Amino acid sequence: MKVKPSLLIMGNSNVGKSSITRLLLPNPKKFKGRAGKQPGSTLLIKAIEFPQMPYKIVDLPGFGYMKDSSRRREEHIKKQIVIHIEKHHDEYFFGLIVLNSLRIEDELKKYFMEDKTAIPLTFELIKFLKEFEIPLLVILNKIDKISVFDKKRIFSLLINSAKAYEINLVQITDKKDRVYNEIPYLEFSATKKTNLDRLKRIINTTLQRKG
Ligand SMILES: Nc1nc2c(ncn2[C@@H]2O[C@H](COP(=O)(O)OP(=O)(O)O)[C@@H](O)[C@H]2O)c(=O)[nH]1
Ligand SMILES: [Mg+2]
Repeated sequence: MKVKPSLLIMGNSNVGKSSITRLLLPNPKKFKGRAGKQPGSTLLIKAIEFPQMPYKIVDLPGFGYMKDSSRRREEHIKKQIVIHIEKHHDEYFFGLIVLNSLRIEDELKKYFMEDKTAIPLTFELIKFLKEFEIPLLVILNKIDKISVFDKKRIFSLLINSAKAYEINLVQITDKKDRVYNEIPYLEFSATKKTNLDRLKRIINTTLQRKG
């Protein structure tokens, strides 16, 4: 039997990975979500699978700061993510990188202003995944929590910061061809289901392109 391709959902804790996963499932009642805190320092990687769903979903923590975790544990998890992707990259047809729109400004300020030597880990993650040619979409989640005014400022800051890493973040359009070095982003709200239909369409199109 042919193995189903996997959808990768990555992001730090609390950005909305489980909420987004739930919205993509045909039968969300059967999904309890991943445990936020995992025992020990072993990263639990388990695909969510339903017979009616043409792909599996794997949700992984991001490279960035995880709540209540030590620096050492964080490094360890990062290493496991790298090993996992290196080993399984060809099973993934698409990667969603989820950011909490409310946290973008703080995180970028922390990196760029307070510690100029640190590399924004999300950009590092994008570059890493790009090496394996996994198509990517950045999901700017929780937009229901920010005003239109703040949104403009926050998104410009993100786009400009990404440029310093040679990542060209562009709002997603319906055009078919992907431009090299462009990473599309989608404004999203899991709570309000903003752009949910759009996300589902993008996932299906990407899946068909792969098949
Ligand atoms: N306002 C708002 N809250 C959200 C949104 N998406 C997720 N949340 C909330 O954020 C918290 C963390 O969500 P969860 O899906 O568990 O994040 P995860 O740790 O990345 O899996 C929960 O309380 C969610 O209800 C969103 O789009 N808007
Ligand atoms: Mg979760």
